Amino acid sequence: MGRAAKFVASLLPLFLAGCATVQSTSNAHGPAAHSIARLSSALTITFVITILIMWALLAIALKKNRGSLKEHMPIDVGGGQAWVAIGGIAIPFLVLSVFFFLGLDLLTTFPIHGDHGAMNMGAAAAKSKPDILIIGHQWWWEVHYLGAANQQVITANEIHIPAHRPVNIELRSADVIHSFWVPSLHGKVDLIPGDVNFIRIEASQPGDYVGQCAEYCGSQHANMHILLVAQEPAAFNQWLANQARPGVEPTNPETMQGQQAFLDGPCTKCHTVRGTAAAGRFGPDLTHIGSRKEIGADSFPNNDGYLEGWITNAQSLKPGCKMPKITQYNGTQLRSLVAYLRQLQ
Ligand code: HEC
Ligand SMILES: [Cu+2]
Repeated sequence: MGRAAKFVASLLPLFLAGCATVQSTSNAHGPAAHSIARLSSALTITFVITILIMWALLAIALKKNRGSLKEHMPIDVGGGQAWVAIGGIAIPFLVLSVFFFLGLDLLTTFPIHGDHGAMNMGAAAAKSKPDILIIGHQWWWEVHYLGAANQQVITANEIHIPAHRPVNIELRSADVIHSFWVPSLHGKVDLIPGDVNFIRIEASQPGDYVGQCAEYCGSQHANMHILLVAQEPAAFNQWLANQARPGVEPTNPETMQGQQAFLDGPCTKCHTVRGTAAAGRFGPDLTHIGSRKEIGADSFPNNDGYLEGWITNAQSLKPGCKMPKITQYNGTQLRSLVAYLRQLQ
C-alpha cells in the first residue's frame, strides 16, 4: 500500500508538468483560446452527468430482491412522468443550449473571407482581409506579411504579431496537409494543398508563444515548430519595418568573405537574401536570419555552433529534412559564412 501510494505520488509531477508549459490549451492568452477553454470546462458538466447515469444504472443492477422482469415492466409510471420531463427534456435542453452558445461564441473567432465563394458576406469580408499568409512546407513555415503594398516582407518560422489586436491569417500548403496550432492562442486549423483556410488570432499580452504543426506530415513533423512573438504594436511596427529592408551589407573583411562564400555556394539555389543575387525559393528566406531566435523551424538555437553544424550537416540535426549536407567549405570559409548570416539582422 505504502509503495503503491508512493508510486502514484511520483507520477503526480508528470501531470502537473503538463500544465506548466507554455504550449498548452489550458494556458489561454487570447480571446479565441479563452472561448475554447470555456467550452472545454463546460464540457465537464457531461462528466458529472455520466457519473450520475452510471450511478443510477449500478443502483438498479445491484438492487436486492429483484423479481421477474415482468414485474418491472413500466405499466404505470405515475410520478415518473415528471422525471421524464425534467431528465429527458429540460436538462438536456439546458445543457445543449449552453454548448450551442459557447460553440457560436467560438465560431466568431474565425474570420470570414471575401475570396471564399459561398462564405462571401460583403462588408464583413472586407474587414477580414488577411494580414499574414502562412505557407506550410515539409518541415518549416513560410510567412508573408500582406499589410502595406510594395512592402515585401517574407520570413520564416518566427511569426511576429502585434499584441492586443486580432490578426487574420491565411493558411496554404506547398506540399502535404499541415496544421497550424499555437495552443495558448487558438485551436488547430489545417493547411491543405490546393485550398485556403483562415484563422484569426489575438494575443492579450506580448510574449513568446510556442506552437507546433499538428497534422502528421512526414519524418520531421515533430520538428516543425512555431515561435509566435507577440509585441507591443510600436515594437511590432519597428520589427516589420526592419524586416522590409534588404539584407544588411557586410562591412568587415570576415563577413565580406562570408557573403562571397554564400553567393558562390549552393545556398542561392534554395534561399533568398533580398538585396543580393540569392533568390532561391525552395527553403526559408534568410534576409533577416540573424534576427531569428532559432533555426530549423525553431528546433535549435541560432548560434555559431548550431549554424556551423546545420550548414555542414543539417541531416544530422534534422534527419530527412530538405536541406542537403554541404561539405565544400573549409573551416575559415564556414566561420565567415556563419558570421555573415548572423549579421543579417
Ligand atoms: C537544396 C536546397 C538547399 C540548399 C542548397 C541549402 N539549403 Fe538551407 N535550407 C533548405 C531547406 C529546405 C531548409 C528548411 C529545413 C527545415 O527546417 O526543415 C533550410 C534551412 C536553412 C536554415 C535555417 C532557416 C530557418 O529559419 O530555420 C539556414 C540558416 C540555412 N538553410 C542556410 C543555408 C546555407 C548557408 C546554405 C549554403 C551553404 C544552404 N542553406 C543551402 C534548403 C537548402
Ligand atoms: Cu506536420
